[in-house]
Formats: sequence, structure tokens, C-alpha cells
Amino acid sequence: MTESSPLRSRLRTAALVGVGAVVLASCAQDAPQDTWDPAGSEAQRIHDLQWPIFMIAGIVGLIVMAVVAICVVKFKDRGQPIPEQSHGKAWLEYMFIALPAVLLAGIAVPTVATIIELNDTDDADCVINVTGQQWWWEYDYPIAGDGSICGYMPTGETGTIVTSGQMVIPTDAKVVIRGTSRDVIHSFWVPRLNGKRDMVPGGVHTWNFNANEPGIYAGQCAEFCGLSHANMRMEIVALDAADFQSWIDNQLEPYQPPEEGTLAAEGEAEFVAQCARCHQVDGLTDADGNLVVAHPEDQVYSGAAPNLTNLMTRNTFAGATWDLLVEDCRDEVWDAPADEFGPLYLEGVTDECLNETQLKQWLRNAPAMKPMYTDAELLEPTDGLVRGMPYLALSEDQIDKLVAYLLERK
Ligand code: HEC
Ligand SMILES: [Cu+2]
Repeated sequence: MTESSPLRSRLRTAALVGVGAVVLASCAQDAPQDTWDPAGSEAQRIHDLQWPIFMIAGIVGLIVMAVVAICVVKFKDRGQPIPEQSHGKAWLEYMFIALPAVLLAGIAVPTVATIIELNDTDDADCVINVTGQQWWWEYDYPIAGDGSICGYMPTGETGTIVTSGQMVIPTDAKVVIRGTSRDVIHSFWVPRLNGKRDMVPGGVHTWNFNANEPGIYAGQCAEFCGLSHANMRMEIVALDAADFQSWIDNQLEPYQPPEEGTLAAEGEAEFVAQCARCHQVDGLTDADGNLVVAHPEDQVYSGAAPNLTNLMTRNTFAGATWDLLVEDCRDEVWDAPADEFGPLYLEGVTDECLNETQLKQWLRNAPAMKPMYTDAELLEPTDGLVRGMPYLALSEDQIDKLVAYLLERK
């Protein structure tokens, strides 16, 4: 073994840094949650503020580092005598106070102005209620006084729309969310559209969203909220006016029971028996023709479970952490150019595109996929209530039927 010379080790360090930089640069190519890549007016405002501040801070940082470097080299201990100590240079001290003060005051003015602008919820085109819980987001679309939903008038049936995971909004609209939480503090964050906003139990916080172009904008809960915090993601899906109208109308279409004698019809009966106590499917009736109404408040800690009426119109599930689409189909939608995105998204999950493997895995044993309890809680659930989706001991046969049924929910 040859001993590595200082030069060689320096070269090696340089090479490592170089490779690291290339690796990091290639990460940036596919960064769906990139704050430095704004896609809407709020994010643009933040961007316009953070760039100049980053530059100023960067220049100050470079100056400080340069001065440190000069001092280290110039005043290195070479055995020279200790220089004469001096103090009391008033003008220098005043300057060191004045300069940062002026700089900080200069930064404060546009910062405060931006904060005020970002919090202006007047003149909303669309209002959506957002509720966080362990560990997924629910969105419900209130009906305005004139009957419109998110600024659009349903052309057919009307009613409230309740979804989860993906929040669908129209492009070029000022969307105001009214957010809260059913259990602990969560934080709603879709970096390419806006900064973070905490969602707190017992309070309502508003926040604005606007997307310039159709597409999917990824985000994640940004406040530690328990065991599956890392599995609490969300997406904002932006559609242009015509596509958004279709989305609204499709969400409100009346319930279509599966054709009699099909696997899906058997799945419907399974669903009523196994799932409907927690999950609402609007318009679903039992064997006697009575409307089935979910009562998750008696079952789940947070008192809610995702509405599955139109599950297959969204393309992620369980806190937007897993895909309902197989990889090829997923890439096609996520990477679609803005003008082709809408129709692709509206297709929903087709038979060929369904990510059956993971959906079945979920039904087989959800807590094994997404941690929901500590071991101690598993043994003794609080007040008979579960957190998240429980293990239901379903047979493969039941799972097949349920998947066939769910596949028609769009
Ligand atoms: C005790 C209540 C409960 C029962 C019973 C239940 N679930 Fe769930 N389910 C939940 C909760 C809570 C979630 C949200 C979990 C999460 O994302 O962390 C969920 C999530 C889901 C999701 C993901 C939905 C989405 O939009 O993210 C699907 C699909 C699902 N359940 C299907 C079923 C089916 C099918 C059954 C019946 C076999 C069933 N569940 C029974 C509580 C329940
Ligand atoms: Cu959270």
C-alpha cells in the first residue's frame, strides 16, 4: 500500500465534492417539491422576496468568510510577539451597529408587505374546506349561496363534494382554503404554490392558492404529527376551466350501482358489510334499499375516514402516499404537458392502469403498510377507537370483490 500524499488526498476530496455536486444537480431535475420553482402567484411572491434576500445574505456570508480566511492566514502564530491591544474605535462600532440595522430594516419592509399580501383572502374565486387528521387530508367543497361550487355552477346534479389526498382546483383562480385539524397540529405545504400553513384543532386558518398551469403539485404535511407523519402527503391538482367544470359535474353524478351478477356487485355487498361504517359512498343503498350512511365517529379516533364515492378519480391513496396508477400510467399523467394534462387526469384510474398490487396490499393489512399504532396501542386501542385504517382480516376472495367494486367508483 502506498501512503497517500497530501496532494493526492486533496485531489480525492476535490473529486468527491465534484461527484457530489453532479449527483445533487441531477436530483434537482426531478424535484416536484421545489420551492425555487414557483408555479403560482403566491409562490412567485415568496420567490421574488427570497432571491434578493438570499443574494444579500450570500454576499454578507462571503465577506465574513473572506475576512475570517484573511485573519487565519495573515495572523497565524509564527512565534511573533503579541501585538499591542487596542480598543475604542467608536466610528467602527457605530458602523457595525448601523450597517446591519439598515440591512435588516431594508429586508423587513418587503417581508412584512409580502406576509400581508399572502394573507389577503378577500375576493376569493373558490373556497375549499381542508381538514387534517392522522394521516391524510380531507377536502370538502362548500356550496355557495348562488349554488356554485368553487366558483363553478354544476350543470347536472348538485351536492357537496368530499374528497381526500388530492385537492382539485381551477387554474388562474384565487382559491382560499379554510383549514383545521381533527386531532393534532398538521401543516399544509405545497412548495411550488405557497408556503406552509399550520392547521390547528379548534381553529380555522386560511391560506391562498393559485396555479398558473394545469398539472399536479406535490406537497406534504410539514408539522410532525405522529407515527406516520412521513406518510402524510397531498397534491393540488389544477385543471383549466372546461376540465374543472367536467370534474365538478363528474363528482356530483348520482351513484351507479354495479351491474347485477358481477364481481363488483358482490363487492358492493362486501363494502356495505365491511367498510361502510367508516367510509361514505354517497348514494349507496343496502339490500333493503336504505341509504347507507357512514358513522366513522364511532370507529375512528379522528372521527373521519376518506369518502370513497369517487375514489378512482384521484390517482393516489392513503395520504397520497401510494399510487392508484401503475408506474407507466402514473408517469404519463404526472409528466404530461400542461395542455394535455386535464383530459388524462379526468380519465381517472382505468382497468389497465390500476395499481392493484398496492391497493390489495392496503386492504390485506393497512397498518402493515402505513404505521398507525405503536405496539402498545395495538394491544389496547383507546376507547375502542382505531387510528387510521385497521387490519380487517379479509380473505383474498373478499379483496378481489372489493377491488372490482372500488374500480367502478369514478
Ligand atoms: C374502522 C374504520 C375503517 C374501516 C372499517 C375501513 N376503513 Fe378504509 N380507511 C379508514 C381510514 C381512517 C383511512 C385513512 C387512512 C390513512 O390514509 O392514513 C382509510 C383509508 C382507506 C383507503 C384510502 C382512501 C384514500 O382516499 O386515501 C381505501 C381505498 C380504503 N380505506 C378502503 C377500505 C375498504 C375497501 C374497507 C372495507 C373492507 C375499509 N377501507 C374499511 C378507516 C376504515
Ligand atoms: Cu400531519
